[in-house]
Amino acid sequence: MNIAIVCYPTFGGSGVVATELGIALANNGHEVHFITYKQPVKLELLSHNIHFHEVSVPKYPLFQYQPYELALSSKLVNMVKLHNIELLHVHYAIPHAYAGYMAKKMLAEEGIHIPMVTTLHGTDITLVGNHPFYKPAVTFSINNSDVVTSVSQSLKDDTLRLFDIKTDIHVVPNFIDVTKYKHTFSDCKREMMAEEHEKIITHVSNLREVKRIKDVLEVFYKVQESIPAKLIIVGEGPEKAPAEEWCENHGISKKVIFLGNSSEVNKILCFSDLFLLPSEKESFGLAALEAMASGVPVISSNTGGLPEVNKHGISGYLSDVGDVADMAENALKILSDGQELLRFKIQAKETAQGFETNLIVPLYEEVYEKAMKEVVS
Ligand code: GMT
Repeated sequence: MNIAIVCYPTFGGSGVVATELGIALANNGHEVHFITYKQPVKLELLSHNIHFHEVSVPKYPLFQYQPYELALSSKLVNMVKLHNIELLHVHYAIPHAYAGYMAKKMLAEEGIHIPMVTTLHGTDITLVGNHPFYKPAVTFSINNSDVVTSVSQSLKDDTLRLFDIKTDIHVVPNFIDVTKYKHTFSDCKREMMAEEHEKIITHVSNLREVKRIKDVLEVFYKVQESIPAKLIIVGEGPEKAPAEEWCENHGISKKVIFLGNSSEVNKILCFSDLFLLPSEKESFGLAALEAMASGVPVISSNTGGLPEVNKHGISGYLSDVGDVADMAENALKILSDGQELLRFKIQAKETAQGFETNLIVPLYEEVYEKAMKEVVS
């Protein structure tokens, strides 16, 4: 099949999932066209059946806001015609589903009927999308997609609760190529980050408010009072500067390492003992799944789709949002007992195997078949 994937090209989870999906589809023999404003960060290699088409928005002084949706929908129309693309798969409703719908309509005028699959990722529904300024457009573009998928049951429930949805939503969970997280690296250099006797705790995110970085720091603060430990924070975002200040004020700056964005998260997870994800909202928690695939147990909040990924007492523990005392207690339960840590590491890895790429990508292929039929009928 000849498929266009529209996504955000940055370090956000939806862009990562879209990119990994495109790569997996190309490996399955599909022709995949990424259409976005920059080459996706995880798309390192362009192979013969992976293509990237950049959306440029010409600047004009009249516009206070550059009309990206307009440029994207025009680009979609042009690329569909030029490359005989058969299906649009848009990731993150805003503004991709809206632009995709417009492209569909423009193409239909020319007698080209192309299905659109929309995948809802999380904040497009739970944070941004339900703002009254966007809600009518988001509702419309979901209802006018040929097939809609969501990355967890929890996100499906949220979508049905928050929007007036008249279309089915198929749950297709996020996935992971567990082979990428097998620790065969000779460069799993733990000693670069911590002393032999110190435990390494990791957090990876876009350091936005929704990730509750202060909870990460408070949990770590309590843990390091009981056992020697280091905290590695990976990512860039608005909460980074306040977090650095918090560490300074609490005298733990030397124990907290801010690494910035990284495309080698698997190498960092390779030497991590525990992963923290205390988010306010999390439709799935891809970062938690990546940790688990690396054999790193997860201490997370129990919000949104996290309980569908992190299994309480098996791959880690879940606590109520903001309950840093419980999170720290759970972290210490795992970290202070070598046998317990080993048990959780093994179980985390086993749990991640349920989300293996080969199990999930065929579900998207089924969705594509269904979408093609919708348009033909
Ligand atoms: O807020 C983020 O973490 C980025 C955001 C995105 O769309 O790029 O992540 C959302 O999609 C991810 C991939 O499906 C999910 O794993 C994250 O849980 C979800 N984030 C939230 O719901 C806050």
